[in-house]
Amino acid sequence: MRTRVGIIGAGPAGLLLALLLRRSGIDAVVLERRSRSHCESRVRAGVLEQGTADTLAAAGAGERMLAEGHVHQGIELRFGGAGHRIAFEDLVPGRAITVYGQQEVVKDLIAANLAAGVEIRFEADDVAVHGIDGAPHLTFGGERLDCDFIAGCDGFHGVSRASVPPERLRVFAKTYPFAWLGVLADVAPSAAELIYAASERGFSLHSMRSDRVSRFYLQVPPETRPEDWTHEAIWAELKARHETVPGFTLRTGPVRAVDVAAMRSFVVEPMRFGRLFLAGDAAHIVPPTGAKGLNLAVADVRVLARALEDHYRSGDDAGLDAYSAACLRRVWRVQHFSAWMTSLLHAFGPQENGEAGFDRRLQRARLEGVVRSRAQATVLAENYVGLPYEDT
Ligand code: RFL
Ligand code: PHB
Repeated sequence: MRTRVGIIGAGPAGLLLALLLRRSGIDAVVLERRSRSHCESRVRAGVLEQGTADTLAAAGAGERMLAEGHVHQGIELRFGGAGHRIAFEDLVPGRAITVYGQQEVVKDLIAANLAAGVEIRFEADDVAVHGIDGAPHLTFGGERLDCDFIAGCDGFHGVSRASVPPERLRVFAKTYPFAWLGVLADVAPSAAELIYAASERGFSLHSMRSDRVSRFYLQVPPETRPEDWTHEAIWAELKARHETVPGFTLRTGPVRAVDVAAMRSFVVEPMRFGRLFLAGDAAHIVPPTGAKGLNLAVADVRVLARALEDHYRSGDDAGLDAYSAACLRRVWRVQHFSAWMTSLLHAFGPQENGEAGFDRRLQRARLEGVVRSRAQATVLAENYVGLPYEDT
């Protein structure tokens, strides 16, 4: 087989890249290790930046998102017995977030790609990367795909980054002393907007997928397994961390799924190696507190699609040459925001005297600053709804 761009991974990054290239008349083939139904049912992110929603709509994959997604004009920060709304309509007018599950985005992107004639090979075994400095090609399940470029969109545990000789890349990483227990429940949301709750017991997040489905997260010790928590214990802890303001009651209901997500920050530099380009989680991971992972994947892919269009339309490789630096500027700003949100909201230690107690009080002072200073609230809002793209 031969194509122009061989894409590894049918997550948001790989699927959006394939679709954007197709819209520009550039052939691509997507190789995905898992089955279609597996890709369409993985419960992960839920918050789309304004630019992500606009990009999906412009690519022709936004119809259901626009009909079924919920546009939110704010989020709540809850701490010290009170809730504080960060009002996007006031602080960043015209920009908002759309709450729409990542698995719905993936379903819509798969459907749009197939309708446009893009070939997606699901259950492609043993995908391997070859010839990144000369004649790039991918092998899988006894077949061979020759291409001009390879896009490594295969997530954090994929093969593309792993196929680069270690001396050609630099890794920057940080782990956190906690994980997130994720809970999907068949119960109506208890509030209209997301609630980021910082309490002495640890961080907790109230999010949602629809009028009937809620999504929650609890800060837990890093070695936690989903089976460590009974459903009763989950509800008791969610109530303890959220029912901290007068009049708020958390609705409970059947738990559909429980998962544990590690918290890490990770960046590889550069993001290009010869004819191999990394995009999305293959190149960087952010802790989920800022809701940025999927959105950052979309931002990378916009840059890569445009650079490839320039290459094929006019032979201009300036975009390809600038890809890594252009992406990394945004990556590091988003890394900063995600690490900042994480350190702002999680419990790192007890409220005792001495250095740990001092740090906890500084953390409270930072929270107070964010909700009492319009300038600081605006910084949070600008980052949360998404930084402007450099290409617009
Ligand atoms: P993905 O989605 O991991 O897709 C990679 C695809 O590559 C396939 N693959 C391979 N295919 C062929 N051969 C191989 N050897 C392969 N190895 C892997 C995989 O099967 C998969 O289909 O990466 P991509 O496209 O870069 O997208 C990144 C996002 O998925 C990720 O950043 C977000 O889910 C992160 N994230 C969030 N991001 C947000 O923007 N907003 C959020 O609210 C948000 N919440 C979250 C999150 C991630 C979470 N977890 C589970 C880590 C909440 C959680 C709990
Ligand atoms: C989610 O709904 O899954 C979600 C929302 C906000 C975050 C992380 C995850 O910061």
